[in-house]
Amino acid sequence: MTKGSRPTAALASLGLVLAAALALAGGASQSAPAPQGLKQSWLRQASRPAVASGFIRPAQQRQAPATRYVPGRVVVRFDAGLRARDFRSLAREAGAIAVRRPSWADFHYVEIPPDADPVAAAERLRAQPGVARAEPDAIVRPLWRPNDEHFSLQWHLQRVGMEQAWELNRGGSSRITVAVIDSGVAYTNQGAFAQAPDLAGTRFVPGYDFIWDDDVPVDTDGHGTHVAGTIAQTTNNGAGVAGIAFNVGIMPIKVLTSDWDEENNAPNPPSMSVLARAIRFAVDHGARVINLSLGADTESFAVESAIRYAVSQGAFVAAAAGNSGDEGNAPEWPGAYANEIDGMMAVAAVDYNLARAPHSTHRDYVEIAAPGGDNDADENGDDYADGILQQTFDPDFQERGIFNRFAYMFYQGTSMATAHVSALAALLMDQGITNPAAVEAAIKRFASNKPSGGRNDDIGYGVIDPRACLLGLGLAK
Ligand SMILES: [Ca+2]
Ligand SMILES: [Ca+2]
Ligand SMILES: [Ca+2]
Ligand SMILES: [Ca+2]
Repeated sequence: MTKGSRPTAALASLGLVLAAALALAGGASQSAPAPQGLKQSWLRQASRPAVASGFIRPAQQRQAPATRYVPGRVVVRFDAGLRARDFRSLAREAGAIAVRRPSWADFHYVEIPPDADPVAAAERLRAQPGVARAEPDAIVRPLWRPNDEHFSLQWHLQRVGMEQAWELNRGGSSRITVAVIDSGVAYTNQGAFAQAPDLAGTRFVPGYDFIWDDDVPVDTDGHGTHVAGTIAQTTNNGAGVAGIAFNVGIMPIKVLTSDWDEENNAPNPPSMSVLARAIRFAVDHGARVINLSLGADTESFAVESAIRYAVSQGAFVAAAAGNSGDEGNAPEWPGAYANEIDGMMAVAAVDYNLARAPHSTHRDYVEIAAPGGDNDADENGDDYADGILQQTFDPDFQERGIFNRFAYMFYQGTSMATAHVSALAALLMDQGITNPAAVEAAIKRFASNKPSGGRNDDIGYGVIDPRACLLGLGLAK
C-alpha cells in the first residue's frame, strides 16, 4: 500500500506525492479577462496557497527567432526570354559572383559574397531591369510548436523532443483510444462537476466508474485529470498547456478514490480486483493503450491475468514504477509485472537533466524512463518547480469538495512519466504498429540516454525518444 492503512491491498495513485507549485486558476471563465483577480495571473506554491511565487512570463521563450537566410545566395527569376549571357552580366552589376540554375527549379541562384547581406542583395536585384522576382533564401524551420500559452513551461515535452516528433505524427488520431484508469477525469459538465477548460477540445469515449458503479467517471481528486492532460490535453488552442497525443480518444475509468469519495461512502474500495475488472472493461471497449499511473504493494493474480489478457488482445499497457525511490525503494504492482510481460512497460521518472528523479523507484522491473519531474529542483531556471505541468483541479477548492475550479499544476511522480509513455505508444499505434510487444520493442530500441550495458534499474533501457521511435518505424516500413 502506498497510501493510507487499508486492510486489503489498496491502490494508490503514483503522482500526488509532493504535488506542488501550482499555477493560474483556470475555471470555466478561463478565457474571460481576469474574473478571478490575482489568481488569473499569479502562480503559487501548493504548500503556500496564498503566496504568489512569480508571474507567468508568456511568450518570452516562445518568440520565433529572427528570420535567417542562407548566406551567399539570392533566389531570382529572370524575365522570360533573357539570355544566360545577359543575366550573368546583369547579376554581376548587382554584386553577384555567379549564377546557376539548380535542378527542379524555375529560378536561378545568384551567388553573392558569403558575408554580403542577402536581403539587401535581393533588393538590388529586384531593381534591375530583366529581373522578375528576387528573394533571400529563408531557412525553413521544420518545428511545429503548439501555441498553448504555457507550453514554454512544459520542459518535459521539449526535453524529449516532442516538437520534432510532432513533425512526424501530430498528435495521433481518433483511431486510437487510451484508457486512463485512475481517479476519473474532469471530462464533462454534469451537476457540480465541470470539464477542465483545457480538455474542451479533447475527444472522450465512454468509460466507467468502478468506485461508484456508474457510467460517469468524473474525477474527485485531480490526479486522473492531470494524467489525461499529459496524454491528450487540448493542444494548439492558444490556451493552457499541451498534451502529446492530443487527437486520440481518452476513455476515463475511475478506480481510485479521493477523501471526498471515502467521506461520501463510495460503495467500492480502490482495490486490485476493481483494477483487474477495469482493465478488462477497457480492453473489451476498444482501448489500444492502457495507462496505469497507480500501484499497490502486493501482487494480484487477478490484475496480472487482466494485463496478460490486455496485451493478448492488442492493448499496450504502461504502468508506474513507483514513487518510493528515496523512501525504501519497495516494489509496486502492477508495475513489477512489466519485465515479464511483452507489451507492458514499467516507467521510471526522470528530472530535467534526464536522470532518475529521487522519488522514482529503481528496481529490476524498470524498463523505460520519461519525465516525471522533481518539484524540489529548478534546473531549467524558469522560477518554477521542475514538475510536469497540466491543468487539473485547483487544490484549494478540490479539498473542500468543489470540483469545478481549475489550475495549472506542477505534479511530480512516476504517474506523470507513465502518461508520457502511454501517449508515445498511442502515436506508435497510430503509425500502424498493432502489436503491443512491438510497441515495447520500439520504445526500448529507440530510447535516448541509454545506460552503459544497455539497461539499469534507474531508467531501464533509457529515456523515451518519440521522434527516433516514429522515425525508426518509418524506416522499418
Ligand atoms: Ca461517477
Ligand atoms: Ca491547451
Ligand atoms: Ca515488458
Ligand atoms: Ca523549473
